[in-house]
Amino acid sequence: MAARRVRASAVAEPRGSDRVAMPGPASKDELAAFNEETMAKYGLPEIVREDAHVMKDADGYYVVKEAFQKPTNPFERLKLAKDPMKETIHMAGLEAAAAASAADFAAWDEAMNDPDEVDQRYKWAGLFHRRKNHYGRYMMRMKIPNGVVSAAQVRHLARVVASCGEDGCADITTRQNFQLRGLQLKDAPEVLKGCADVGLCSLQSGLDNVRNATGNPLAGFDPHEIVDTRPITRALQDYVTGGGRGNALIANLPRKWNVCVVGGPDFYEHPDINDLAFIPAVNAEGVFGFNALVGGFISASRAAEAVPLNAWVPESDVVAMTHAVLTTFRDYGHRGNRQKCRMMWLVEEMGLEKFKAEVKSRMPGERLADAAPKDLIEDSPIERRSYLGVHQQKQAGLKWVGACVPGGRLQAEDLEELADLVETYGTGDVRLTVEQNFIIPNVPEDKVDALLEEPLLKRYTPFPGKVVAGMVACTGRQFCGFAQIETKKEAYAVAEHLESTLDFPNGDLRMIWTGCPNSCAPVQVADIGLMGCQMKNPTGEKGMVDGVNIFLGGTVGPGGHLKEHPEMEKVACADLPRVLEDICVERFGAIRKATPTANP
Ligand code: SRM
Ligand code: SF4
Repeated sequence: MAARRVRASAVAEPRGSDRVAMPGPASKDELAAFNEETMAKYGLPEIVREDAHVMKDADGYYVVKEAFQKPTNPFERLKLAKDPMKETIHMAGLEAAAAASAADFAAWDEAMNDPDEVDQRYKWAGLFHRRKNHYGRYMMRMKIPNGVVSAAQVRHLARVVASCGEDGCADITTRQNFQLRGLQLKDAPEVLKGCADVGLCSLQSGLDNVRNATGNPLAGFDPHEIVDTRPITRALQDYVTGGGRGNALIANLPRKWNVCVVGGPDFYEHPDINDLAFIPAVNAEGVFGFNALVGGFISASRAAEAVPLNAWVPESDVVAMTHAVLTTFRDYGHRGNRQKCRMMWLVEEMGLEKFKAEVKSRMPGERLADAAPKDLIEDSPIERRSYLGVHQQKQAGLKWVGACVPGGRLQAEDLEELADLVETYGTGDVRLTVEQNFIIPNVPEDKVDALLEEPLLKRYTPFPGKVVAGMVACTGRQFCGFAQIETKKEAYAVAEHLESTLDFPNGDLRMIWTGCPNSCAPVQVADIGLMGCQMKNPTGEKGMVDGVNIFLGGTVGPGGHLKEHPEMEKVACADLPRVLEDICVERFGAIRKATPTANP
């Protein structure tokens, strides 16, 4: 199959003048009824607590009560000044901004003089202005539950990226998701409508909102599958985004919030670092369901592993429990110091027992069982597997092919080719993974060889070297305003260097790069984690240089543990090839090659 050029038509054709301008209610009068639909759909009880820190307004949106408005932080203040979901997204604020900024974004921005609006509130629609490093362009963060994306959706995203010209590209993220880059605000309403037309959604994916629900990337074809996580993560997405139209019940949380559903024995979903994680477990009566972990998170000031809540729910109550936990967090979570607003701080302050009692009181019929004594993960006989390469599915005669995308960066042509490949060789869907790779499932055995010959799989090989295979890198300096260093390119160069000088008889090395202490690529779970910093030039010359703090020996999978603190601090990036070679030899059993090989 020849490489494709992508048609640059950005968005699907509008389907008529009566379409709602943005996903959401057509008028202010409909706001409350619209939000009640979501509750009715999942049988969620109305929860009103006199002592809650927030109250519901007439339209069903939540505002912080006056008594709890201090201490506060800038993000709470911007939400109080103007509710992002209700007033900016649902009340046509984004369309107005798109129209007003169309002629000259910089002039409009200057006249607005309101970075809260230009940079922050649109994040409730998944739009992040990259003011510092990509001025005038927005990154759009999707929500792709379980990382399952269809060929039609990938093709649509390819066209959006192509429409951004030189500024456009896409990233597979560390939450099994896509982010697109290079969007202009003027095009955003049409892009969002086009996404909705192909069943894609970017709502409530930034700032104080629920992030993409992760699940087993091998769901449905994993020979060791415990439960198919796809319908569960889809239901979570449906609830979280109010059916792709926005959910007012949870649009004003104290902080970001992560959820995952574990479906297999490998913990590909990283339950340890989610605010709520569902772990498959069968109760004493033999009913299948999930034990819950709560409070996992990583931040610049702290990394905390999720802890057992001693609670079990049947599969049918996963959404209800998510709602119960989220509304507890919404009602009582801290809204002061941003470094202390994640849910774990609330869990610790309340204590697990009280937190659990509050969650239980919010469940339908106030039912919440204690944890099932044994989760199904413990029964699994296997070691954590690499999903890269070609593997036998549970369905006879079918294989999955896991391809490595170092750093997750894809161009429009890549996406278009990917869509073609899954239609030609598979069943039209792609899987994304938290290591920023993709998987093509359901390939008949007799088509595997031809698939492996395709140009896309030459660029993103299923058979990478042992360091590139485990490489993950956050966005870094190219686009992210927080970044201290360049990540993706640097990571790839270092990985190639290590592969050219060392052999790795003990298997793949998980090397994770994060551009700043936020740890969007979780260095705390890496064999070798590199966290960007600025440091004095070790040569003694004046000025600062790029450096890293090095974390060693984090583990993933059942029984895995975070490494919260670095073992080496302030190592100059220029010294990394030498320093990492030594670490690989001394700590990970690597062997120096007699003659370094050329870079692969
Ligand atoms: Fe993240 C903020 C990128 C996963 C912890 N993260 C950001 C921002 C939005 C900052 C900004 O405005 O520039 C970054 C956008 C850069 C850009 O242009 O792409 C950003 N985070 C990412 C992504 C794209 C990294 C990647 O290269 O894959 C990941 C998107 C996931 C998604 O699809 O939703 C991403 N971020 C994570 C994770 C990993 C996870 O969720 O499994 C974490 C650690 C886990 C956690 O949240 O507990 C993470 N990001 C943060 C934090 C620190 C949170 C905290 O509690 O302090 C920030 C800063 C903040 O929220 O204040 C942050
Ligand atoms: Fe940006 Fe820091 Fe997150 Fe990397 S870790 S994407 S540099 S916020």
